[in-house]
Amino acid sequence: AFLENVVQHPQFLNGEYNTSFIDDTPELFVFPRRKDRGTKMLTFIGETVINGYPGLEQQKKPVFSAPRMPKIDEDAPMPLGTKQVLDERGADGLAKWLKDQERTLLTDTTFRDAHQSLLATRVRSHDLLKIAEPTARMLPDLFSTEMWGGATYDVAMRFLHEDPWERLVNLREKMPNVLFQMLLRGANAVGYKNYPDNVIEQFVETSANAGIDVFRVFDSLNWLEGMTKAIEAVGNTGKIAEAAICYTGDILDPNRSKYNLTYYKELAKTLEAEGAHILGIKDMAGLLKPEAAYQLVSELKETVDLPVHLHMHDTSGNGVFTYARAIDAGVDVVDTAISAMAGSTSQPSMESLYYAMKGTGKEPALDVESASKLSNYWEDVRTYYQGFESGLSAPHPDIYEHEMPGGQYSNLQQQAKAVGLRGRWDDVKDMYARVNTLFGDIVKVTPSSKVVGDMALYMVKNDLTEKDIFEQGNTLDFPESVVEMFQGEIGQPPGGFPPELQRIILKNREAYTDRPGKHMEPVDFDALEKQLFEELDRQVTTHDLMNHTMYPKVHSEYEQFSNYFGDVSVLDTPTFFYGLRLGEEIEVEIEPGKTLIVKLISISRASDAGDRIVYFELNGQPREVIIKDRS
Ligand code: 3PY
Ligand code: ZN
Repeated sequence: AFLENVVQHPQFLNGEYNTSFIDDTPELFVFPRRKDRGTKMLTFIGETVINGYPGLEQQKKPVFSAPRMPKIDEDAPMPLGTKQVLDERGADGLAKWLKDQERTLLTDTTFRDAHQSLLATRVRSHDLLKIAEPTARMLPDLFSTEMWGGATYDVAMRFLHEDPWERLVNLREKMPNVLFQMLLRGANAVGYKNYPDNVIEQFVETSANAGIDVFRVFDSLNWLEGMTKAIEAVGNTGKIAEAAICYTGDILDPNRSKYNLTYYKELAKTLEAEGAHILGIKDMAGLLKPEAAYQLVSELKETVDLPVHLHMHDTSGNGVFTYARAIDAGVDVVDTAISAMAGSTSQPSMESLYYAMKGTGKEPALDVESASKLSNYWEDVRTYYQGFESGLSAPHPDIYEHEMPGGQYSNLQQQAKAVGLRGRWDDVKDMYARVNTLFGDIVKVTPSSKVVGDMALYMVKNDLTEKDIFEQGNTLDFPESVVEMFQGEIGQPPGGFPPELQRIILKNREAYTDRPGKHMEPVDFDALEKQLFEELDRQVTTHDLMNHTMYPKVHSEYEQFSNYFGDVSVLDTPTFFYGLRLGEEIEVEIEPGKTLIVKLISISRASDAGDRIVYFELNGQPREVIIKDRS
C-alpha cells in the first residue's frame, strides 16, 4: 500500500520528500484504488495513530479545548463591504473610493501571511472555513482579507493534502462582502520559477473567476519586466492590480544609496503607468523604520495618483510605530493580523494598532471588540499547530542587519539544521548579509531570498569567504539556484549582477537579460487536459490544469494521496495531525448532511512483519485496518 511503500522509503524519512521523488521512484506509487470513503478515512487515521504525521515530532495527541466561537446571527443580512464597492464601481472606481476614505483601512492577513510567517503555512481550510462567516459579519469594514497565494498554494497540496482552489471557492461563499486578496509573485505566479506568459494569463483569469479581487503583484528583484504581464492580465479581468514595490535597505541611511527615495519614486511612477490601481509597498522583512515610513509614504503619495497600501512584518517589534507614522503620512491601507496571529515574523496586530491610535482621530476602521472575539478563536486554534511554531518568541531587531524576510527566518533555520549547521545559526545570519553585499545588494524575497540563503549556507558549510569565491570560484560548484539566478532565470536586479562574480558563477554558461517568459514555449493546455484525463480517469477542470502546471509532481502526488486516503480536509485538525486516542469518538461531516461517527477501539501488537491491526467503530459497526508500524 501507499504508506508501506512510500513512507518507509529512506528518502521520505530523511525529509527529502521532494518533488522529484515520484518521478524517480514510480514503482512506489502503484497501488490499488479503494473506493469506500469510510475505509479510506480509517486508513488515514490509523496511519497517523501508528506512525504520526510527517514532520511532527510529537505523536501523542494533546488534549485541546474546543475553540471559542464568536456568536453571530446567521439569519441577519450579510453586511455590505468593499466587494460590493468593486462590483458596483469597477477597479478604477474602487481605487477612487479608497483614496476618498478618511480613515485608514485594514487588510487582514490572518488567513495567509500570518500563518505563513508563524506556522509554516500549515493552517488548514477546515479552521479557516469555520471562522470565515463570523469574520465577514464582524469585520465588514476591512479593505480586504488576504487569504491566498504566496506559499499557501504549494503547501495546501504538498502537506495538507487539500486543493487550494477549493479553499478559495469555499471561503468566497462564506465571505461575500470583503475583497479577497492574493499574493502573486509576478512571472513566478505562486511558484519559485518563471512560467510562460500564457500560464500567467490563464492563472490570473482562473483566480479571478474563482473569487480573487485584489492581486498584489511583485517581483523578487523589483524587476519591472517580471511584473508587467501579470499586471496586464489582472487589468484584463476587471479586478484590482496592486503593483508592489519591495522595500529593502534603509532610505534613512546615506550609505545605502542604491535603494533611496528617488529609486522608489521612479519605480512607483512606472508601475502607475503600467496600469496599477493601487501602489503596494511590500516590506517583507520589516525594515521600514517609522521615520522612513513617514518619508516614503509622503513622497509616494505626492508622486503617484494611486492609493498606497503598506505591508510589513513585525519581526523587529517596531511595526505599530511604523504604521502610526505611515498613517500620519496618509497611507490608505495597512496590513495587519488578528492579534492572536500577529506580531513577531507576522504582521502587526490590528487591535494593537487601533488602541495605539484611539483618541487621536486617526484610529483605523475596525470594530475592535469583534476583532478581539475573533482573536479568542485564533488563540485556541493556534495551539493545534504548536508543532509548526517557529519558536521566535521575542523581537528580533537583528533583521535590520541581515534583512531576512519574515517568512524565511524560521525556514532557513530549519535548512541550516538539515545541512548540519545547527550550532552556527549566527554565522549563517551574518553570512546572509555578506552574500547580499557580494551579490551587489539585491531585493530579498521569494524566490531571490532563497538564493541568498542557499549561497549563505553553502559558504558557511564550506568555510568560504568572499575572497575565496573570487580566488577559487572557477573550481567551485555553486548551488543550482545561484547559477540560475545569475543566468537571469528569475530576472534582473537594478544595475545588473556584478559582472566579475557573474562570470565566476556561470563559468561557460550564457547569461541573458531579457524576460525569461519570452524564451519559453507556451503550455499546451489542450494536450495537458488530455494527459490528465488519462492519468486521473475523470473530468479535468481548469483548477486541475493550473495545479499541474504550477507544481506537476506535487500535484500528481496529491492526486495519488487523495485516491488512497480520500478527502482528508474534512477531518478536524487535531485528528488530522494526531489521529485518535483509544476510546475517542469523533463526528466527521464528509459532505453537507452526511456524517460519519468514528471511534478508535483498540490496536493490536505488531506482527512479525510489523503490521498492526487498528480496530475502529464506524457508525457503530466494527471495522479494522492494517497499518505497518514503522517505529
Ligand atoms: C511569498 O512570496 O510567499 C511571500 O510571502 C513573500 O513575502
Ligand atoms: Zn509578507
